[in-house]
Amino acid sequence: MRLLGPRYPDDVAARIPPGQRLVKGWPVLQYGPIPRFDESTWDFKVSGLVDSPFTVTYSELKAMGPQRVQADMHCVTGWSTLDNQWEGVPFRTLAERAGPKPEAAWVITHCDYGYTSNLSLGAMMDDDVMVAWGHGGEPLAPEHGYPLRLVVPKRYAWKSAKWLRGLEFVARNERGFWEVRGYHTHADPWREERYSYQETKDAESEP
Ligand SMILES: Nc1nc2c(c(=O)[nH]1)N[C@H]1C(S)=C(S)[C@@H](COP(=O)(O)O)O[C@H]1N2
Ligand SMILES: [Mo]
Repeated sequence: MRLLGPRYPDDVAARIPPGQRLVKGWPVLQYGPIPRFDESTWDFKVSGLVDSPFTVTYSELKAMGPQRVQADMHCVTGWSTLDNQWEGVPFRTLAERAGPKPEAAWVITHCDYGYTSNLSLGAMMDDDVMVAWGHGGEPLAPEHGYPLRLVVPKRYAWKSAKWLRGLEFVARNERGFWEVRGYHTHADPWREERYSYQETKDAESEP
C-alpha cells in the first residue's frame, strides 16, 4: 500500500510507473538553450551502418508522414503525462528507407547543440517510436522540440530527444548525453531503470 503521495483511480494508477506522479500541463525540461529553426538550412540525416543513408529537408520529411500515436510520457525526475497525441513519421519508415546493415544494433540521436541519446535498434523498432513534428493537433512548440523530436513512449523521456537532426546506426552501444552522466542505457520506466549503476550486463545487448 502507498502511504504517501497522490492516489489515482485504479485505471489511471495502472498507467503510472513506480515512483512517478501525474502533473497538470506539460513541463519543459532540457539542458541548454532552445535552438532557432531556419528551414532553409535545416536538414535531417539518417546515417551510419545502413545501405542507403539519406538527408531530407523538412518538407521532404513531412511528406513521409503523417502517422498519429497516442502515448504517455515519463520523465526520470518523476513527472508523467498521459495520452499525448503525437504526429510524425514512424522510426520504422525511416529505418526501412535506410536499410540497416546486419551489424547495426544501436541508434544514436543527434540534436542541435550536441545533445545525444542512445537506444538499441530493438527498442527503436517498436511500433510507437516516431519522429514527431506535431502534438495535440498543433505544431510542436519550440520548447518541446520544434521542428522535430524523437518520441519513445516506453522509455524515460530523456530518450525522446528534442530538436532532432539525425539518427545514426552503429554496431556498439555508445552512451549519450545523460547516459554518460549516470543514467541508464535501457531506461524502462516500468522497471525503474533510472541510473547506470542499475545496469546489468544484458543492458548492452537486450532491446
Ligand atoms: N535536445 C534535447 N532533448 C531533450 C532534452 C535535452 O536536454 N536536450 N531533455 C530530455 C528530457 S530529460 C526530457 S524529460 C524531455 C522533456 O521534453 P519536454 O520538455 O517536451 O517535456 O526532453 C528530453 N529531450
Ligand atoms: Mo527528463
